[in-house]
Amino acid sequence: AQDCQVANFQTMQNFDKTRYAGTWYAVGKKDPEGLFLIDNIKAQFTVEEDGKMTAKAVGKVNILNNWEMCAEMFGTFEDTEDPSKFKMKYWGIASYLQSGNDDHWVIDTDYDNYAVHYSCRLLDSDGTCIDSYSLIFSSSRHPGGLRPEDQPIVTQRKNELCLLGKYRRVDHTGFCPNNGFLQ
Ligand code: AZE
Repeated sequence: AQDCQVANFQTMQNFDKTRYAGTWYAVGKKDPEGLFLIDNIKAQFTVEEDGKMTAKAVGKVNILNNWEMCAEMFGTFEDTEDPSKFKMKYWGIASYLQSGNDDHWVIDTDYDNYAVHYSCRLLDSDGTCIDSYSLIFSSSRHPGGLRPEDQPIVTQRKNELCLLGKYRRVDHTGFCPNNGFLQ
């Protein structure tokens, strides 16, 4: 049987946040419960002078009963003893957006083309996840989608996260404008 215990999920070995820094386009996502980024999801990771990772992200959200807007979000990351596992504090540039604290795990990346992210918000008593979200990122070299050679790797990772079949594609339609929030 498959091991779906979150503590046993394999994450990126020797994760290097400096190599990870830059712009990533979500091409797939598994939603958490409740409100989440719908599409046009783009994230920019930076390593600050103190060595800590920060991020800006945009994505379309639906708030206040069907008002569509582009959410402009900030995230700061606290290191843990595992270099691939972070505690993310996040908030919106506008106060009516969401804020919170999430785990932020880098499951796999080749730093140049693809990345697989995972976050479990709520653990079950048996160690499996009750409420998770996950993003599949493609680099700015391939904003339209993953290279064919990366697809089997990503499918394998989705399976290891016990989330195979639970992802949806993330469209990029230009809904979130290049207004200077992201570089
Ligand atoms: C992430 C990439 C790194 C920076 C951040 C991310 C997460 C953002 C959210 C935003 C939710 C906003 C909502 C607004 C109404 C992981 C994409 C901040 C979870 C629901």
